[in-house]
Amino acid sequence: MIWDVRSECMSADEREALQVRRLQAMLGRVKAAVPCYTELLAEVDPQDIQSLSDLGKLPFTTKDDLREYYPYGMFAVPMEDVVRIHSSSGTTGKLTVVGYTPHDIQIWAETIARTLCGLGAVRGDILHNAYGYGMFTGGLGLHYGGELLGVAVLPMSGGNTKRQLTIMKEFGSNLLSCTPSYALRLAEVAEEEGIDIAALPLRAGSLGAEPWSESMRQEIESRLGIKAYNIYGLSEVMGPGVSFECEFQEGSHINEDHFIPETIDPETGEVLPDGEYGELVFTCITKECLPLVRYRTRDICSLNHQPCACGRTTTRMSQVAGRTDDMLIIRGVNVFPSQIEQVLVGFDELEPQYQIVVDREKALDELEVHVEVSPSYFADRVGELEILRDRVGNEIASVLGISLQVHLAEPQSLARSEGKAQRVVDKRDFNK
Ligand code: DLL
Repeated sequence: MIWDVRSECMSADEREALQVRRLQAMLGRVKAAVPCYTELLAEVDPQDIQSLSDLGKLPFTTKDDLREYYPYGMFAVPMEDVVRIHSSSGTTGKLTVVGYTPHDIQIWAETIARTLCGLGAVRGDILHNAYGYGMFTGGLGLHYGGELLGVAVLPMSGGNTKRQLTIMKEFGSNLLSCTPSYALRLAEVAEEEGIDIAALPLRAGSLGAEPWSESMRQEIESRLGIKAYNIYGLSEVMGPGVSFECEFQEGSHINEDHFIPETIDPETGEVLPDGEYGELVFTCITKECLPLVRYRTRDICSLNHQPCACGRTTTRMSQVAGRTDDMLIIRGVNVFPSQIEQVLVGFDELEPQYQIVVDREKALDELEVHVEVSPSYFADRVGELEILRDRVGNEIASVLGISLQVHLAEPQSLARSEGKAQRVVDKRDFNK
């Protein structure tokens, strides 16, 4: 099902003409209204942008620009026109503050309606929305889009997992939205409580806000008895719904009539061809409050401009493989947490609950992977844990090319999250 055939299935030429028109108008607006862009675009005449291949003439915007103009200095409209403010915390430094006009909220709801349509949501469905409500964009983002589509939204927010399960069971929730790690937490608590979650009416999940692998998807699908669809987004560009998966699940469709995507080499800034992994960059061409020019997301993925079997012609992005600032450099070797997750999820004896700890003993970086053993294996095969630990360690070492320590943890012993999981703890002091 497609929510907005007109916008989602345009020919490439028609879409490019629309994007260029919107981009020119947006550049004129931000140049006049946003001091940061008055400076950055001083040499640019919006009319110089005649096709998408001219995008390279435009400067990048980074998170540092948002920080420098904290909190509202990048807004392109006066506060009288702003009806919502969200923020995201990130790992370091100040909050990132984002704002919305009524029109921005409308567009956002539409992109979420497209997202939910992509996973087959229809009127009459009941959406159990367990993304956090508050400054995080997940809760309210899904909420407004769900209402626009006409599904009944349960504004659950995160936390109180047992109560979530009771409501899910008694209210007949058939769609779920939450982080992939929280979906697994729901499955886990259901098992503890003797609830057969796979037997509930739940049929599909809109999962995102953190990286997740194909094997994690399979785990979620089999434990919850649902189809799990990716939803991607970031506060700076809008929130959830920048892209979403359709029934074919071969990449996430980018809502390109609002956000122009590019992938670049994070070192040189050079634009990369389809299929090559690089840093994802977005230009927001319809937003009124916070329209960003070539915003560097730090997310690493590849793009695919081929039309999809579902009928949508929008460019698709691969699953996010990591972030440019997520990459750990351990003894000089680049390590992405997703590489470690990929190995762990391949072991039936393990639970997808893990934490990566990096520390520096004397001059040498130490990598530790803490992972939980599944309850059944732990009960039956306690004597074989050392063998399992060595197998896991050897397999990760062969993927990464560096040595590490694996710690097998008892079931239920690692901290759980209700929102985004904290997978990496880097204890190194780089100032020493
Ligand atoms: O996480 C928005 C969101 C809410 C997306 C609910 C999907 C569902 P932020 O808190 O600003 O916004 O965090 C944005 O989270 O740059 C990615 O690194 C990561 N991220 C978001 N979605 C995905 C995904 C929301 N599907 C940052 N896969 C982004 C991988 C994701 N990473």
